[in-house]
Amino acid sequence: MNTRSGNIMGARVSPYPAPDVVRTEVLRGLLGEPKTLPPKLFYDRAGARLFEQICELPEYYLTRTELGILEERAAEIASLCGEHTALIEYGSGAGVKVRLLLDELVNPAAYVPVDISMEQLAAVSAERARQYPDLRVAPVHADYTARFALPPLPDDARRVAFFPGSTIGNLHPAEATAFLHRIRATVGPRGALVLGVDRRKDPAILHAAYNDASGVTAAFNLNLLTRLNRELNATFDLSTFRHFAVFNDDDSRIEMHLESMIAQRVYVAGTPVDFERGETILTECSYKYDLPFLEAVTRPAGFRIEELWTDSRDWFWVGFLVPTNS
Ligand code: AVJ
Repeated sequence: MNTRSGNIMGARVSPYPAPDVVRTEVLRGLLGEPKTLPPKLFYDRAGARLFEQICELPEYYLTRTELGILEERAAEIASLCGEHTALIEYGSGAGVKVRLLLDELVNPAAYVPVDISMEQLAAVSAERARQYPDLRVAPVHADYTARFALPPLPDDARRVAFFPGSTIGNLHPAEATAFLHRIRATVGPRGALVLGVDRRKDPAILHAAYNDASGVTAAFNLNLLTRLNRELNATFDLSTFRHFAVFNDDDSRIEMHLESMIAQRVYVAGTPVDFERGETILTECSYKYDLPFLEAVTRPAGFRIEELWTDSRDWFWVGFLVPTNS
């Protein structure tokens, strides 16, 4: 691969979503107790579009709030990164956030968007390459929660990971630590991490953000079943499932569920899956952090928090983290 055309390199492709991997993960989740599905499966073509709509919802404060912090702090972040940074974005999506950093970085060495959605990755890479003609854009098509290979980067470039959007919130604390530990290995001892984190707040605000009045989040959640029907020959009748989200205070997380409103048997890739009436599939956890929680997750991963910026309402954090002992 790596055929260069202009400043954009051919995408490095890790084989995801490989159908057998999806089938294995889905069946493991649906045959477990409680039933779960991996949130990364939300982002097929339709799901990625629905997520973009979620980001526009009046109740969904996360994206706007983080953007506000980045707008205010981009110059400061860029100066902490220093010159000749290779910026690796975990989950580039349809993202515009990274532009705020790219606009401020001095002589960046490369931009490496990593994303699971090939369509979005290709579009975003082409757009960035056009917007920043001097920037080397080296996309990686991968599930970044698994190991993936980085494109070759200049040895002297400082590797800075950018993991915005509070996507870290999708990982259980131990998984989050393990994941951050891998980022720590990827960026190396001189590296850094720019991390977006949603903060604990009034549960009513969280509830509204994940049970929006116009039903976009419900459509986003239910789209998982449409995807399983299409890709795994599943037999979900969407009219018998409903979306709800609830804040689990003990675990400090929003949980998204799909509830079966009737007792029923569904087939998924030929395997029967039985539901009781009222039984749910837990499709996503979105952890909400306070400072002790954030330190408990990041410190064992080998990071210390150098800076933490927030917004006027104290709803969201953008952090600058560096390897411990650096
Ligand atoms: C992309 C994981 C940050 O947890 O808020 C939005 C996904 N789920 N609405 C989040 C999501 C429901 C989102 N993250």
